[in-house]
Amino acid sequence: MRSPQKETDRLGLRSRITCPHCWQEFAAHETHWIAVHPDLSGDPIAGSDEQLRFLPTRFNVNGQAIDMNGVACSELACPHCHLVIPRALLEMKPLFFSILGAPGSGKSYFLASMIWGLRNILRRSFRLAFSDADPLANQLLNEYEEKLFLNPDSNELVALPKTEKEGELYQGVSMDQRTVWLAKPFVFSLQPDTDHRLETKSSQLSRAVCLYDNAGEHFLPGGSNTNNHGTQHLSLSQALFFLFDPTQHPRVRSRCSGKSADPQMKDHAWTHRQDQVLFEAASRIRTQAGIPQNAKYKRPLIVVVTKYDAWCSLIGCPPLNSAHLVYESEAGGFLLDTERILKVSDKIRTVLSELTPEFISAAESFAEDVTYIPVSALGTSPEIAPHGGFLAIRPSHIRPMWTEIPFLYGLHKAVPHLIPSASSTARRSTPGVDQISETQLPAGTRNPREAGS
Ligand SMILES: Nc1nc2c(ncn2[C@@H]2O[C@H](COP(=O)(O)OP(=O)(O)OP(=O)(O)O)[C@@H](O)[C@H]2O)c(=O)[nH]1
Ligand SMILES: [Mg+2]
Ligand SMILES: [Zn+2]
Repeated sequence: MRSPQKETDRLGLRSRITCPHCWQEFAAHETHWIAVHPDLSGDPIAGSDEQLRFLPTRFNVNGQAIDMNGVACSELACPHCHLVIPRALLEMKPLFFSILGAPGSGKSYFLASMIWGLRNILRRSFRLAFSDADPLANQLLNEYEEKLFLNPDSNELVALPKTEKEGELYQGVSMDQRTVWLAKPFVFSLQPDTDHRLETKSSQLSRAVCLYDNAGEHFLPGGSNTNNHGTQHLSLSQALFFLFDPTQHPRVRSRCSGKSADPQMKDHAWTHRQDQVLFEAASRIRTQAGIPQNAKYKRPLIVVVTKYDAWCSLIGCPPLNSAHLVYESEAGGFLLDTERILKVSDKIRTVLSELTPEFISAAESFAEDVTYIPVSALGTSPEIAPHGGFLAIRPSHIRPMWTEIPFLYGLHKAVPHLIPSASSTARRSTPGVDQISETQLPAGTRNPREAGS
């Protein structure tokens, strides 16, 4: 029989772990285990339907804790919130990326489309193995992907549900004699594959990537309270992905009038003040991370400008093809064209500065490093379902555009060497958003810095 500390050392586990549910840090030897014996059901924190969590004193030869009734266990839990900790978090450094944005800005569709694209591009191009660290925990996201990308009835209308506050993507636990709601993480393991050029550095480069799909209401002013800790990942995040939805902005709608049939462009469709959502997030991050009011946020703020298919007429609808940004170098190996991403960002910023200046100023007054990346999770407009009147899409029509790019760019910034970059100047460029000339931009959206140059 070994002690928990000896087990930690023997298995080479990380000495400190951050819980992806309650974000508290704890030592590996404090990790709780989840009892298996049926008589040990009911946990004072995780809930009466859950098996008991316990700090083990006995392990079998395979390193599994033995519960009080003598059964070997396999699942681990946080000593604070008692929720399940995927093993990847004991072995790899965590990488938190926060996705935030107003209700209806496209977070759930973007997340599903991004993960679907990443499963392919990370392995195929960057030789990185990217897989579900805990398939059970990622089940809902897997269902989203299946609905959109593996649907046998690909001509039937489908829709992802609106993310509800305290719904399926949240878990309630009893802490300090009250129910506290925590966001469910989606956890992926990301590690160099055997044919990666830095495979020998795998232990330094591997990451347990934690992502969250919050209800947009949680980001509205007043949307978080002492019983809801759903957005605390913001302050731990290595990069923020703020989803800005131009279709919710009255000026964009009016400029695209007659050029987009998207139902979301209609005047009566809902809108939220997205600059206010960003201010609210900024204020929470400053408070939680102890950043003074006059200091800027230092980590990347990636403004993911969603639903490109609906507003692309503003810039003449050049195609967004990931192959324009991810390409094979002459020396072998794939590179991300970060120079081109920054040029695209400049163009999008120019357009948004004219139409949505309050948002640009909110973003740039908060963060030092802001990049604007257009994406479309669907590549086409949803339609109004004849029964129910909600927005839905036919899977066979879905053509995602650049949904993997914000993550690749965030990863490039957060973990040096994982996603190598290059500039496009060395190669023949294909036409893209960065090559739209100032004169092609709609009048009034030209960048005074560049005009006439
Ligand atoms: N035109 C277009 N519409 C999109 C796209 N992605 C999502 N939508 C539509 O945007 C609406 C909202 O998308 P969601 O992903 O549910 O938005 P959300 O941010 O998760 O919203 P909450 O869960 O309420 O916070 C849906 O009706 C989608 O049909 C896109 O790429 N293009
Ligand atoms: Mg949602
Ligand atoms: Zn916890």
